[in-house]
Parts: sequence; C-alpha cells; structure tokens
Amino acid sequence: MKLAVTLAIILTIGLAPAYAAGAHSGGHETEKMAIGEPGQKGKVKRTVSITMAEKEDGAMLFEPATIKVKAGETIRLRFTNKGEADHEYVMDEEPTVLEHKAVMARFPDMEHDDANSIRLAPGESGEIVWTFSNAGDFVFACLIPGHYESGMKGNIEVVQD
Ligand SMILES: [Cu+2]
Repeated sequence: MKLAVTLAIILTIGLAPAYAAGAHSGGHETEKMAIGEPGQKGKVKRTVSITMAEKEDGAMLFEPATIKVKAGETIRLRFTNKGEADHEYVMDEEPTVLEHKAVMARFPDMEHDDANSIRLAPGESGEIVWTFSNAGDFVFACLIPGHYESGMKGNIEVVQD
C-alpha cells in the first residue's frame, strides 16, 4: 500500500516536468512545428470561422470539422464557443495531439498557453493567426477530458499550392 502510494507520487511528479519541458516551456517558439508557425496579421489571406458547441444528445463538435488550406497560406482562425461548457482547440500532427490528450486525461485542469491552441469559456470568441507552412494532413481537437470522445475533433488538409 505504502509502496503503491509512493509510486503514484513518483509517476505524477516524474511526468509533469517531463511534459512541461517537452511542450509547454517555450518549445514551440524554438522548434519548427510541421503544421507551421504563428502568422503575421498583415499576411492574412482569409478567415475561417469555427464554432464549438454541444448538441442536445451529448455530442460535442467543431463546425466545420474539416479545414482546407494551401501550403504557405496565413489564415485567421476565428473561434466562437456557442456551447455551455469550456472548449479548447489545439492543432498539430495527430500523434502529438493524441499524446497531449493522454496527458490531459491525467491532468484535467492543465491549461495551455501555446500558440497553436486556444481555450474559450461559453460565449467567448477568439482567434489564432497561423501560417500553415507545409503540405500534409493535420488534426485539431478539444482535449478537455471526454470532449474528443464526444466528437470534438477535425482535420486540416494542407495542400501544395
Ligand atoms: Cu470541448
């Protein structure tokens, strides 16, 4: 019993800093992400409006759930949370998002301050200006526990111009 508790503490303490070092302590500023980088407002070519909401049957979703952009394009992603719960948006390569999801499941109150994510309270709006530097298939999701499973995920197709 005592060993189990100690082990749990070690795991918890061990994981948190490792995660912080990997993704939350400015790594995004120094490492190039495959999905791109924060864009300059002056280079915005178009705006994509995305709503976050819950349905009466318990489903949660992003509308639209597919975003298509051209490689090199700078987009203003404009979000509105039309639901009654907090929602977030994070975009990246799928394995990274799923890894992040596993960490969120362990630390549900974790808040992000990454350029590729945004969290909105009910009724709030916000935006991310982003340059999708490379062609490829990427994903976005809400990683608040349970939301991904309820449908809060989508795809970003970045095609070569
Ligand atoms: Cu959500």
